[in-house]
Amino acid sequence: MPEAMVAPASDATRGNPAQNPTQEVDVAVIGAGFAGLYALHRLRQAGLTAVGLDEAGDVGGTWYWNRYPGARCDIQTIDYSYTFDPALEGAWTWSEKYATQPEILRYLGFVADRYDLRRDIRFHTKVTAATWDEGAQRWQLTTDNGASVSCRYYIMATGCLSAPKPPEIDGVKDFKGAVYFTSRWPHDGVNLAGKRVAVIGTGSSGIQAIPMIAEQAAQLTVFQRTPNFALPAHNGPVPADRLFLLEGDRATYREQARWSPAGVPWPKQTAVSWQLSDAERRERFETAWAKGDLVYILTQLWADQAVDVDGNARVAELVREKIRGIVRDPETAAALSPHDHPFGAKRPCLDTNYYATYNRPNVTLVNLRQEPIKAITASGITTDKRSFDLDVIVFATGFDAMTGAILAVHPIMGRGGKTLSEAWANGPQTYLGLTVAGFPNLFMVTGPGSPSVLSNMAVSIEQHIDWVVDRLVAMREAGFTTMEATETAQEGWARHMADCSMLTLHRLANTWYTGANVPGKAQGVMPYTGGVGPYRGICNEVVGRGMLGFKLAGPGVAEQCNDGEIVCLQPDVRLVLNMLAEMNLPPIETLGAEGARAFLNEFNKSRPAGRLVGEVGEGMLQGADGPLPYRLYRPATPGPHPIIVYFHGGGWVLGDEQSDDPFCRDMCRRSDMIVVSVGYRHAPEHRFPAAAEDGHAATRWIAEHAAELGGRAGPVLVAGWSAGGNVAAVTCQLAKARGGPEIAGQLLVCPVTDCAFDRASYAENATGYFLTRGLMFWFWDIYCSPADRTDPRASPLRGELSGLPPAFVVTAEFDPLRDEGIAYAEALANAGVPVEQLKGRGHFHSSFTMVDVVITGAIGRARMAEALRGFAGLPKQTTQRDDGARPVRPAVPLDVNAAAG
Ligand code: NA7
Repeated sequence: MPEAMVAPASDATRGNPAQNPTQEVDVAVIGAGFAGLYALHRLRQAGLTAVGLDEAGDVGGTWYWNRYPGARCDIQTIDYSYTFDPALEGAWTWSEKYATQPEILRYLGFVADRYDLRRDIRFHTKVTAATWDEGAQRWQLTTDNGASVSCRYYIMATGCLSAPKPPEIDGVKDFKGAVYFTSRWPHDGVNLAGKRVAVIGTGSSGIQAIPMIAEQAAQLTVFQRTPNFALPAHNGPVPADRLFLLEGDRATYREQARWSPAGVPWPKQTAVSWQLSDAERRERFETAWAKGDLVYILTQLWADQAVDVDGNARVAELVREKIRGIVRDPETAAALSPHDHPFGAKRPCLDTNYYATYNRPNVTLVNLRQEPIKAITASGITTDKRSFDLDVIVFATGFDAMTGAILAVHPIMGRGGKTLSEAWANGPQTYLGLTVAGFPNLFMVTGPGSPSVLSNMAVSIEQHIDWVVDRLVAMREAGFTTMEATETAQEGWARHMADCSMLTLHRLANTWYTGANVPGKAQGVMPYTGGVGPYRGICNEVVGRGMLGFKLAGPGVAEQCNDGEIVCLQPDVRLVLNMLAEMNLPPIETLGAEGARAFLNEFNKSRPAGRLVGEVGEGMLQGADGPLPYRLYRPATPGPHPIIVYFHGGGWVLGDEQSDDPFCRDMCRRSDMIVVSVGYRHAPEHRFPAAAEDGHAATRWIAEHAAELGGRAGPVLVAGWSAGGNVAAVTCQLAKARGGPEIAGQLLVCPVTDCAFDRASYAENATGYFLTRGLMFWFWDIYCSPADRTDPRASPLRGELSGLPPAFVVTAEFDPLRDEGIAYAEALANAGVPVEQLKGRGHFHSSFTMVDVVITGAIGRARMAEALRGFAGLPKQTTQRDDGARPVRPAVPLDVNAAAG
C-alpha cells in the first residue's frame, strides 16, 4: 500500500523503450519544476539542444505532487519567483503573500507557456539509469517511457524535497481505510468530511494540513514524534512595505537578494542579544511574530540568534511562551513545545491557526515520545497505551531530502563504472554542490553542498543554472567538451562545508538537513550554511581563477586542469578580509603612530560588545618605571579565582588595557578566572625594553596583590596576543631568571617570538591578511633598534627556555607570524617544557581575538580556556556551549579548523 501510494500514477502512454531509438541532445534536464524550466529556457537561449524529462504529467516539480490541503510556500511569493526576465515579472501578479500550491502551479504553467517550454519536455518519463560513455564522452540515459537519451551534459534539476520517505511503520498494508501521503496527494482531492482521520508527522506539511483537515474531519488525531517551532504566517495580501521596496527599484531589490545570506533582502542585524534589555528583546520578537515572515524571524531579532546557543535559547523560549498562550490544555501545550533543537536549526514552519487547532474538541494530540506507535492495524493505529479506530491515515512524514531524488536514478554510473551511490556511501561529496569528481558533465541544481534549502530556492536555482549554462557556453567557445571537478577541489569543499557548519546551529539538530530523518542515511549538514551571497561570490571566483578545481578537456584542445581548493580561509575570516578589502584602507604603517592609534580606536568601536562577566573594574598597578593602568574582569561565580595576567596586541605601539576587551571577557567567562589586562608602555614614546620590563613588573605586582584583587593566592598565569604574546613569553623568561613571580602557565596567541623575517610564513602571508609584513617591519622599527632585536627580551626564541612554565601556543595559518610561533613551541618542547600547540587552519592573525565576529574561532578559544584551567589546576569543564553537543557527524571532523599540532 505505501509503496503504491508513493509511486507515480501509472499512465497508458508509456511506450516500449526497446522499440524506440535514442534521442540525441546536447543536454538532458531531469525535472520540470522551478529549476528544470529555467534550465530549458537558458539552454535554448544559448543555442544548445535540450530535452526535459519528468515523471509527472505536467510541469511543477514538487508543486505538481504536493497538493495536500493548506500547501503553500513559506518564502513570500514576491521573493519566491523568477527574476531573470523583468517582462515576466510584470506579466504576473501574485494574489497573496504566501501563494497556495494551485497558484504556484499555475505560475509555473504560465512560465512554461510563455517560453514555450513544454515542447521540449517528455512527461510521464522516468530516467531509470544514467551511464557515462567513456568512448563517446556522453551520458546515456535509459527511461521507462520512450526513447533513451544520449546527451553531452546531464543536469539533475530533481529538487531537494521530492523523493518521499517510506512510512517505516509496520502494518500499513493491513489498514482497511484510506492512506494518503501529503507528498503524493490525489489530484482530484480527498473528501474527509465525517471521517476519523490520523495525521502522522508535524513538519511543514503536517502543520499546514492539520488545521484544514481538522475543519473537515469528524475527528482528527495527530501523531507527533518531535514538536516543531511554528509561526503564524499572517497570510493575506502581499505586504505593502515589501511591495513598495520591490516596485520602487526592482533591479536593486533583486540584486540585494542575490547577495544576501538567505536570498531575501533583509539588512544584516548587528545588535547582540546580551546588549538588549528583556523589554527590547520582547519588542523585537513581537514585531517579528506579527510580521509572519520566516526569513525575518530567523535573521532580524539579534545578531547571535542563529550562531550562539544562548542567543538562540532566548528566541526559543519566547516562541514556547506563545504556544503556552494559545493552547489551553497545559499538557498539550507542553507536548507541542520543542526543547530538543535550537530555533531554526530544524526548519520552522509558517502556519495558519496551527496551535489553536488543538483547542478544538475534535482534535487530539498523541505524543509519540510518550507512547510510540506499535503498529498500524486493519482498523487504525495502536500505540503503547491505546488504540485509535480510523477511516483515513495521512502520512506527512517528509522526504529523503537533498540526495533522495538524485540517487533515485539508479545507477548513475560515472568514470570507471563507479556509481554515485558508491561515491556517496559515506554521505554526499560534491564540489560547489553542483558537480561530483568522477562524474564528468553531470550537474546538480541545489544539490547537497549548495545553499539550496537554506535559501530562497528561486534565487539559488537561477544562480546555479546561470553558472552552469555560462560554463557550457564558455566551454563550447574554447573547444572543450568535458568538465569535471577534481578530487582536491571536492575535498576542499567538504572541509569548507564543515567549517561553515560552525557558523550556524544546524549541526546541533537531527533533521532532514542532516539526513537524520532517514534510517541508515549517512549524516552531516547537507546544505551549504555559508550563505547565498558568499556562495555566489565563490562560484564567480572559481571562474575568475581559471576554473579552479576543474579539469576541462575536448577533442583537438589541450586539456586544462587548474587543480586546487577555492576556499582555504575559514568562512567568516574570508568575509572579514573581503570587508576590509572593500574598505580600501590605507596601510596602517602610513598613518604614523598617532594616526594608527586613532584608527584602531575607531575600528574597535564597530565590533560587537563583549559578553557580560561578573564585574569589570579598573585600577593602577606598579610597572617597571611608574604606575600603569589595568582592567580587571571577574567571573560571576564565587571566588577567589586564579588570575590570568593579560597583554594586549598592537605591535608594542597600539592598543591598551581595553583594546582586547571582547577577548578578555571571553577568556574570563570560559576559564572562570580573573583576567587582568595590563596597559604596558608603548613605543615610540617608550621603546624596548619598556614593554618587556613592564610585563614582568606588572606580573610581579599582580601576583603580590592577588588577594587584594580578589584572586587566589599562588602562581599566576600569563597570556597575550601578538606583541602581547611576545610580552607574555618574555615575562616568563624574566620571572625564571629573576626569581619570580611564580607563573603556572603561559598562553601565547599568535606571538612575536623572533626578529628574523626569513621564515616561509613571512613570504606566504606578506600581504592580504591584515597583518602584513610591511606593518610588522614598521612595528619592529618603532619598538626596537636592530642592535637590540636579538636580545631575548625582544626575541624570546633566542632566550634560555628550559624550566619555563608549560605553554599553550596558538598560531594561525594565514599569519606572517605563524612559523615563528611554531618555532617557539618546538623550541620550548625541545627544552623540556610541556607544550601544546593549536594550529588554526584557515585563520588569520586576528581570528581568535575577534570574538563574536570570527565565530569559527570559538573552538580554539574554548581550547585556550581549557588549557588555562589546566595550568591553574582547575578541573576540566563540561562541554563548552558553542562547540559542545554535536549529534550530527559532519563529512569531516568539525574541529579541524583548530587542529592540534
Ligand atoms: P518534515 O519536515 O521532514 O516532517 C516530517 C514529520 O514526520 C516530522 O514531524 C517527523 O518527525 C515525522 N515523521 C517522520 N517519520 C516518522 C515516523 N516513522 N513516525 C512518526 N513520525 C514520523 O517533512 P515535511 O513534508 O513536513 O516538510 C518538508 C519541507 O518541505 C519543509 O521543511 C519545507 O521546507 C517544505 P521527526 O521530526 O523526524 O521526529
